[in-house]
Amino acid sequence: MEKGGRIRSANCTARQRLAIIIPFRNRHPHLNILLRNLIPFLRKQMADATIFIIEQAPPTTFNRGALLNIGFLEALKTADFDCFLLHDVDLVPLNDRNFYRCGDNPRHYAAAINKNRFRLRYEHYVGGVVGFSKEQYIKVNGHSNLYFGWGGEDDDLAWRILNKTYKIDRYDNMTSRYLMIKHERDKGNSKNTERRNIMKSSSRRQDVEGLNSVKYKVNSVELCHLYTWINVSLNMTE
Ligand code: UDH
Ligand code: NGS
Repeated sequence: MEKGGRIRSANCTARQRLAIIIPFRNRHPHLNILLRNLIPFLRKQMADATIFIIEQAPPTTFNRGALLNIGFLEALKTADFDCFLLHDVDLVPLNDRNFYRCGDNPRHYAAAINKNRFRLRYEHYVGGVVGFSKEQYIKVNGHSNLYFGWGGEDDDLAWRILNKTYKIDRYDNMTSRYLMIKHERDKGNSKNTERRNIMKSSSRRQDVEGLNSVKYKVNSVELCHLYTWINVSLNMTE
């Protein structure tokens, strides 16, 4: 691997350059397991991929949507990526044919998770692992930044995708299988009791609140062997 966590084949130039964006806080054992699986997986797919860990500094409540927006913006400061895989740290892909590339629509990769008995949780579920081309993520204006704590930000994203007349692409149920590493709810990420209320205004604010309004401070950027590690503080009120 190249410094900063880039994987690429020595004898094949990939058509797309991928950024894998992992929202993170205090899940080191999960990260180790994911990387041990994800790196060989990306190699088999002959991907040109760079892994970014976006770590949220305390004391703010965890905000997965904002971290994914930040990951997108910070990755683009380092290279002109074509395709963004927004990837939870606790989801291990089980099928090497689950091809990490972008197409005409955003793609929901984690459609069949063991926790949900390998079934799609509901039609508009886009949680866990989702992929966008650069143009697609800009057009939907990324995630909302308003969801602090667990839940809702992924459903809000589904509406953003559909509002912009994209479809949600998925591979078949055997291909899109993931193992979710078992865990308890994290401190600093309790259920967001306001999530359903926030969602009511989802469509109205789509174009003014999201990727184009996220406020944060980069505390550090480290180019490590397996990944680029970016520690950030959110500058938005909960
Ligand atoms: N994440 C962190 N640290 C945190 C919170 C979230 O890294 O403190 C990231 C991580 O990438 C994780 C993702 O955000 O995979 C999604 O958060 P989550 O794993 O907490 O969400 P999930 O729906 O689990 O997977 C909810 C808690 C279920 C508790 C079940 C108790 N039996
Ligand atoms: C929905 C949540 C989503 C969540 C999904 C899957 O109810 O954020 O469950 O949950 N939406 C709301 O709360 C509005 S899981 O299977 O991980 O427990 O991702």
